[in-house]
Amino acid sequence: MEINAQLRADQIQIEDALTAYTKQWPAYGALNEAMSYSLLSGGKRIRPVLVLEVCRLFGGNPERALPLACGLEMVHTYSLIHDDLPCMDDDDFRRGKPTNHKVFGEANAVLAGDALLTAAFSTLAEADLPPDRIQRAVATLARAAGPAGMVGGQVLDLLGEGKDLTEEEILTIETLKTGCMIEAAARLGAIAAGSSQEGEEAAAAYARKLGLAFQIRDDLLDVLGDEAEFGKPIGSDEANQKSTFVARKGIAACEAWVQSLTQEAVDHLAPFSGKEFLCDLAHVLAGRNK
Ligand code: GRG
Repeated sequence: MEINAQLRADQIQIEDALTAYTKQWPAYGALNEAMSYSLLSGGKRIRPVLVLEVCRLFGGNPERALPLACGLEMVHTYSLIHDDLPCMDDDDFRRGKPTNHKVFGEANAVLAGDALLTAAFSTLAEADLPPDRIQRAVATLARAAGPAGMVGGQVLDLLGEGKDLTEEEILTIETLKTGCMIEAAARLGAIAAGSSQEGEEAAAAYARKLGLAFQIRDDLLDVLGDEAEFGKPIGSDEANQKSTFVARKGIAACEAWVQSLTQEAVDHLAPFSGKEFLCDLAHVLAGRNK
């Protein structure tokens, strides 16, 4: 199957599973509606796709990795809802639609994020996988999302606003804020499949390069993108006085860097057969426009 058909099939499988989870959640006030609004609002599903496809690479059944993929996407969705709040980036649009707090109010947006984060871990804990794999998956996701990962990166990101950060500081923020969750996605796929430790580490190394390329592409789109396609205002990094690699190194150098990181990502998968989808995905993401 060519990459687009496989990607579409994965996205549909993820969309259906996420929809089924929302139907299990109670409807107290606007909570379910606010959670579902952001969870089912047209994200690219890159992280859960990685979970399923790394699981497939290591001979696992992607169906059994679905709860891990969906749990990880719930954490990602909570982070976007909270990132958009007035006390953080104060954004009005996400994926071309009004942000969660604009539709449901701040209290509901905070609670929808809290509830998605919590539901993520019950979703992982209830996966139909051997207990040792569930335990490793929970620990992996918690580590990536918590103080040593995404939340830590968000704190540094907010602290860095208005400051002239060094390239090393920018790298730390981008690795923690974005990279850790992408690496976790690859690890969850490997864990679901019961891969060897070497396999998991190779997938993680692929994802670290892919994650950095993904973030730099995001920074490039913030300068070069089409607002309607990107789904949020162009120029927000500059407006929020954020230091980015694009501001520091320039557009051409960053475009070349995305290409070389993508090649390095693909190189980490060299020992494995059945790697074509993940290699193609890295190249598709390097040229993405949204
Ligand atoms: C609030 C704890 C907390 C963390 C927020 C993820 C994050 C941390 C902030 C998002 C800000 C941002 C634009 C980061 C750059 C890269 C990135 C993570 C983009 C969003 O991910 P995509 O492109 O989004 O996969 P979709 O909409 O496709 O799900």
